[in-house]
Amino acid sequence: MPDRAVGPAEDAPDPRYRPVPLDFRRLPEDEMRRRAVELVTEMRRRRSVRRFSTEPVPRELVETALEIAGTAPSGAHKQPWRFVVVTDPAVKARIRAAAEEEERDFYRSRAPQHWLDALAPLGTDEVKTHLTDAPYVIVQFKVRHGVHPDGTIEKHYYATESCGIAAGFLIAALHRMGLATLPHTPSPMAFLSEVLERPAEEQPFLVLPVGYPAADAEVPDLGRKPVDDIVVWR
Ligand code: IYR
Repeated sequence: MPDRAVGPAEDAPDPRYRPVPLDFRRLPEDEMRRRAVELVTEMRRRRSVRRFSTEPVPRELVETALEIAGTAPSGAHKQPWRFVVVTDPAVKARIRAAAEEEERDFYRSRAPQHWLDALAPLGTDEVKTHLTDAPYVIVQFKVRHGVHPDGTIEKHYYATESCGIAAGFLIAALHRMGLATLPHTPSPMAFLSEVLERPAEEQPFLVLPVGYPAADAEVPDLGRKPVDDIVVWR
């Protein structure tokens, strides 16, 4: 007897599927084009910023951006992410000290030459001023599995991919609001769990300082691949 025999009969709908009508707003085509051009023009201006101003940023902007990140699709809709927003200068200082220690080791000994060569055009080094200057340092954790109040575990699916999509939503939302970010992945990142006192099932995924760029911020003179080089139509 297969396990499923205790479930609903083959032809009965599964009662756990409870659909509602889709709230889809069909737009006139000229409005679709206008929005497309507006967004691509804005997204072309996005740059990863390594030098931040300490100027405060309204908290509600960050709250809204995180709500937008939380609208990302995820495997089996498990929403396998946690965002820790660090504003306490003492906590930011601890994160910076720990990250710089790892990065020093990376740049001085761990990084293979090909990696250092790949980073050379970006002008990166082990000094991570963004971790103390930016008014918010969002640390995104990937939640490997859920834990119910009774201690039982709920499986998550495609947690890494889901977190990547949510991070993309977050970065795009903050940029659209007029804020700068830097996706930063100190390696290894385990110290973040300790400093931020997160449980074992939450794995550090991304560090994202958020704020205004420093008045004299510079970025490397990089271009992007032309769309024809990244897309195949067939
Ligand atoms: N984690 C280091 C090195 C680094 C790695 C990659 I891949 C980058 O795109 C940029 C930096 C650092 O943060 O400096």
